[in-house]
Amino acid sequence: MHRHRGLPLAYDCPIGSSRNDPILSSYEGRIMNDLAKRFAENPILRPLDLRPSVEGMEVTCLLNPGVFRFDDKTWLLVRVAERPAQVPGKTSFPILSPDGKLEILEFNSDDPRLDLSDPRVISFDGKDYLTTLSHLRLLASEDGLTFREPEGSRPLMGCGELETYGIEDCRVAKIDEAYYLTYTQVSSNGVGVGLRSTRNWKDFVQSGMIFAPHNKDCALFEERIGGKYYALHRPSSPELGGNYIWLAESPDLIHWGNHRCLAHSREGHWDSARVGAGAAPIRTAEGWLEIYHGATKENRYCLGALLLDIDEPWRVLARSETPIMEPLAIYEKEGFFGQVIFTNGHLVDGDRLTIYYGAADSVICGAHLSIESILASLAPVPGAKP
Ligand code: MAN
Repeated sequence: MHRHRGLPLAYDCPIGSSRNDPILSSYEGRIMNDLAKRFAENPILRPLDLRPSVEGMEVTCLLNPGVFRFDDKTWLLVRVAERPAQVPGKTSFPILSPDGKLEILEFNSDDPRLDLSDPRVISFDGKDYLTTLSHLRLLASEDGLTFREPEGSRPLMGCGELETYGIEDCRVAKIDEAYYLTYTQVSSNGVGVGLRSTRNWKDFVQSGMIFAPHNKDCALFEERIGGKYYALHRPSSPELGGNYIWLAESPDLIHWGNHRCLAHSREGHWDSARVGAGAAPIRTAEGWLEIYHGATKENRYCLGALLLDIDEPWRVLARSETPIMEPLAIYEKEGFFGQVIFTNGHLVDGDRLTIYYGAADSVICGAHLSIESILASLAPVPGAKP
């Protein structure tokens, strides 16, 4: 299913540009300040690069990988979205039973109770399902560009009654010697945040749901602050409030409290309808740098950054007025769900930030950014301590 919402951007991105300078241009009086140097090889992974998890399914989209280093390699934990090959006149999609069995549901596409206006969601008679079922797949690389599934590696599948519509958008945080996976759990019960952990990427401890519905976009800090664990998360409160980034603290990564709201969506801005944290906050001399996504009500997803106080991370010191990265390349503007750049995984090497991201909810891409340039681009938040 292709969607070409193409905002009439007069400016076209030099894909895989070799220049380091920020792209500065203006469109209808709007200043664009895209700081990302996209990989010339983008997209680095497409749906046809991976085999379906079971025969009879097709890999429809690759999205939003978690990223980590392990065993001297760079690893992606890619979200793989699958569905059965579609036949004319029918709309079919997979779900899991609570004990992990795959079931295919099917509707007649002309049924008046069916609403297919969002390619990600099927609404039938007021009940919502997802058009695809997502699981997580491990891919390894020596050079950060060419990723392969290691022999014998097993996909991470949804499991139990809170993951019957799949698992999505996993962040990976390394704390001490363990890796913590925070990911979106989807089921007819709602959308929440699950936690699994591992030390060797073979044996996993499942810790269940740590943030109840509706919640997603959970990024753990990789260090304790004042002896406590911290997490950014994104509850939704559409009737009063919105889709905002919150901070919580915990003694054990399982029980979370002292919730504080850090960042609202901003009317009239690039992040006017929703905001959500990306991967683990990055320690810098100026504070914790958090790359986050923001979207408009037209669902145009861009990236920006927040700077949080190093000792009191509930204090927001600075924030992006304009996106640091926005859908400009053709593979970001057009796809299963176009106009989307979404990241939840990166690597830091000195000043160099390498982000891996889902483009147009279809393919996996990479880009380099300078941490110093991102910091220099932020606007101080009035009243925040210096
Ligand atoms: C959702 C996210 C992502 C997805 C975007 C854009 O909010 O959870 O899974 O990439 O929408 O569709």
